[in-house]
Amino acid sequence: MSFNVHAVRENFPILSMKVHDHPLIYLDNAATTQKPRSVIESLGTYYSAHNANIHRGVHELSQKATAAHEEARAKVCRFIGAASEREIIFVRGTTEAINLVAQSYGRNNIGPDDEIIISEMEHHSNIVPWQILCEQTRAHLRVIPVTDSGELKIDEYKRLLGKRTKLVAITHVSNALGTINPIEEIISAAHAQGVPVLIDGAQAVAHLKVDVRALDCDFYAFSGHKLFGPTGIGVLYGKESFLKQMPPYQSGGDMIRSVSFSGTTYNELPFKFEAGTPDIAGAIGLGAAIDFIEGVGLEAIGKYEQELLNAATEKLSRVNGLTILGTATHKAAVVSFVIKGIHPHDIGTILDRHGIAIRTGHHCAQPLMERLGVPATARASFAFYNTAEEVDVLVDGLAKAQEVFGYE
Ligand code: C6P
Repeated sequence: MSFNVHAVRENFPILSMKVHDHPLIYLDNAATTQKPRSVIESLGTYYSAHNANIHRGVHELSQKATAAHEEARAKVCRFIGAASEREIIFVRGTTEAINLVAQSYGRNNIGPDDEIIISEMEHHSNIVPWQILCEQTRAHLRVIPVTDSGELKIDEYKRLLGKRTKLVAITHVSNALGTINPIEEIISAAHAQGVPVLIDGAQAVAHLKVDVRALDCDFYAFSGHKLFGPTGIGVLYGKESFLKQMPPYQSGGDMIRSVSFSGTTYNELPFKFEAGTPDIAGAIGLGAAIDFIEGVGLEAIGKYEQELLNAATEKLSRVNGLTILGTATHKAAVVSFVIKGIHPHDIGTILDRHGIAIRTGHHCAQPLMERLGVPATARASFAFYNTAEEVDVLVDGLAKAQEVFGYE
């Protein structure tokens, strides 16, 4: 492989640790990614040299903290190709971003008998906020089915799109299967009917180049912690034309222009949606993560991860009794599987004894599990610091699990 993975790994202190006396093999990147030293240090530098509240103080530290926070917003804006920093709202993560759109845009634009289209492969964070909105507004959810290989049935989607459709909310990449959805086609079909589209980008931004203007999506949500940044920070991108019309989601300090008992006026974008003291260090850490990713290059990352995916798919397919769930043509480096006669939780526990971290369970996608006819899967999800050797250790670990369960 041309990509210098060993040089990349040097930047991640946690990757040299041992777990149960084995070198850590971290294959749970869809849950959260590890952090490079530059991100970890950016948090320390902020707290030891710049810590102050932002947008409030005239003093030096507050000015510095405000500048660093807003610089991080500018990096996010550039990273996803947004037209303006006014379109970048800092939130806690993907979940909060989707709830914001549901409660602010949804409550004001969706009513009785309107329809919201989601899909069968959504994460609970892109299902439950819409279910709650439907309860509040008496609107209805419509669900795009998936094929056995884990792809969206696009013809069905186009049939569901209709006069009553008020919003489409779809994941860019499936966390449970790795499927990369054809969101360009999904967005243009919705726009042809005048319907806005929200994309859940939680599993995409760390692996694919995302350009929100080229995609022409109306909202795009993601989490910093899946992008090698800190937990507690995420982003809602929204087209300014939508955000301007939307009422605040939460209220309090910083989101106001003036407050009096006769009435309150709201701050300009993006601050209208950022009530209270934000996660200042988190935003700065996310900016550092973006610097790091851009230094490596998303094109190189994407290419390398596809090589890892191909190697993992081929080697895992040869394991006796193993079935891969999710065999879409376009996939990110996520391999979900089941092994005959061994519960995924047992696979996860045995692998852990060998230092290998994977996720097992329903991956917060219970309707998808139901569709696939399994209660749970084992999921190995890769990042650009994983290696081909780690794939081999995973395969050996599965053989050991099979020995424990009496496989020949
Ligand atoms: N998926 C996984 O192991 P938060 O928790 O807000 O950062 O992200 C929620 C979320 C939303 N959409 C998708 C597609 C996701 O994958 C996730 C998080 C993790 O698959 C934790 S359940």
